[in-house]
Amino acid sequence: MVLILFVLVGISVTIAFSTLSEAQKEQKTIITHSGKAIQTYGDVLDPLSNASTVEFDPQKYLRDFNYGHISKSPTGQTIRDFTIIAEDNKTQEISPGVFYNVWTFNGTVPGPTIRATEGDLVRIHFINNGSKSHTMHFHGIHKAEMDGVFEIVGPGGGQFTYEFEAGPVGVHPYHCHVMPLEEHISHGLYGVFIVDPKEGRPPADEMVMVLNGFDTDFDAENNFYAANTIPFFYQHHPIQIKTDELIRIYVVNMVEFDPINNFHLHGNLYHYYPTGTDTVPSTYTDMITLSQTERGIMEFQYTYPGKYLFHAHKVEFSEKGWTGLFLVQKPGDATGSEYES
Ligand SMILES: [Cu+2]
Repeated sequence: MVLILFVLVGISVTIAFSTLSEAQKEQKTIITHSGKAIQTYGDVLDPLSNASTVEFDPQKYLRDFNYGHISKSPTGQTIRDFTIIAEDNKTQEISPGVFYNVWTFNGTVPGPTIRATEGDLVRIHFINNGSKSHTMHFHGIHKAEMDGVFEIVGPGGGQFTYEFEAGPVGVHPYHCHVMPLEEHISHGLYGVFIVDPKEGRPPADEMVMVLNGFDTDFDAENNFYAANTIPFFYQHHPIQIKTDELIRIYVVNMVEFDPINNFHLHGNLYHYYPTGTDTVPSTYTDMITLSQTERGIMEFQYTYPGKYLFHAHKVEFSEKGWTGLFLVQKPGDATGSEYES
């Protein structure tokens, strides 16, 4: 009787395990962030069960500027207060079916675009809710103790207030400066800091493009590239602009692991202001090359309506996601949803 029981248990275990291994070879269906179903026989990275996922909309990020909470000092100086919270436990679907542990400032990669006018007092109330030490290091002019390098902010609620006068005029990156730096930056702890001239710039349709990449298999090489985090996003959701309207792009290269990145525009050329610090453009071109944290301001306008590509002319990057489209329309022409491709 006992022997029969053993045999029966043995047979059922064998059946169960063979069914399990068969199941692992089965084609799987994944619903992507865009709602499409894709099928794969490959491994599927399971999002960390205890981590919240990041919802990031590159279309919203593109023209979203955070001017802070504004007040005036007794001397009349404009004060801008920002609260920035670092976290390192969130997961984001970087590409359909590829989940990656992003480290975030205020919940997104890149963090918010912080904007001030030259001479404003900028106060950043920084809270580190992560599990590792983090800081905020702003490129620009400030006191040594406001540089976010030696004043390490501990995990689990550590706080620091960065205070400095906005300057110089231009477009600057901010990023975490805790070692290993490559790891803290490549996971997503960066954003853009714009300092406007007191007299302002000519009116324009303004946007921010952070050129970034993600090493999702941890071999110190990027698997995906993008303008604003999601590969191919602006190819599927073209950026709508108008003919004869001045377009101003604040572009910042934050790609780790690769020494250079670049930006090529189709059917047009742009005036380029390196770092945005000068009022006179250095060049009129359709192609710039940027090393890490190199940045600048591009200005152009389209005469002819239609669809125009912009992309890395480093073909490997564009084939892995760093490519997009401008949909140029005459003013007054019906503008459809930016989500139609
Ligand atoms: Cu960090």
